[in-house]
Amino acid sequence: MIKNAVRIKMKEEVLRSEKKIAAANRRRLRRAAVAGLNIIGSPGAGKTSLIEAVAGRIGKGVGLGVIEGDLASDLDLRRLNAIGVRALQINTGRGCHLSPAMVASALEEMPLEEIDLLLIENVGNLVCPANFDLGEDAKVAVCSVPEGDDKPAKYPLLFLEAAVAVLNKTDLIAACGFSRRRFYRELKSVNPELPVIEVSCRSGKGAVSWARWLRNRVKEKRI
Ligand SMILES: Nc1nc2c(ncn2[C@@H]2O[C@H](COP(=O)(O)OP(=O)(O)OP(=O)(O)O)[C@@H](O)[C@H]2O)c(=O)[nH]1
Ligand SMILES: [Mg+2]
Repeated sequence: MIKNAVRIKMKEEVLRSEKKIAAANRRRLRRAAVAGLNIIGSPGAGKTSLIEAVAGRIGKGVGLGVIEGDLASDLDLRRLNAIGVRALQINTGRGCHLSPAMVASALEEMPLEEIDLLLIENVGNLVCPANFDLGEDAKVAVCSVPEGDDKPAKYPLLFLEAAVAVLNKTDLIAACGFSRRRFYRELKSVNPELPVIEVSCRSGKGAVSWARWLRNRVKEKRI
């Protein structure tokens, strides 16, 4: 019993300290007028592809920076560097999500004065990242057609926490037998206010709307 009580107390302390670090990250981004977005979705949903899609469309006036979160490897970092995007890689080892402290140390390295939009690609996972505030302005829920049309019903937390949902790989709707009607019905029952942007990174369809949504976040931050 005592051991359990100690463990609970330690967990509470860790959570309190993470909240403080997240708040410090948020203050830091506010001071630098950087819009920070936490991009969350399953492995392979297309998070990096959505960043690639935006890189060429966001416009010259918007400085883009990326924090890449993966258990291992710098594969996503290399993809972004190859198209000239300023990015930093965090490897979490066994960690299933980025922590506020990891983001804080990446912010130390980022030239925030040159950045207007910071995209944080969280570790591929539809569950844990939704539970953690990193100090971002908003969470982006990424889901993709091959994952199925039932994701909002089965993983509601992310869709409750997010400011926008991006439905990627719409080029595969027919091939996957994905029901838009079911997807939207279930999404509405979880979070009726959540806007959805449909994108196909493969064809480019919807990428302009996705870039526009991000540009508006940057504008809001500058006000
Ligand atoms: N058909 C199709 N394939 C896509 C689309 N977007 C991404 N892909 C493919 O999906 C795979 C995964 O894309 P990524 O962008 O690496 O996905 P991710 O979410 O960043 O993956 P992790 O970082 O591993 O979690 C790649 O092979 C992409 O080429 C799309 O719109 N349509
Ligand atoms: Mg990725």
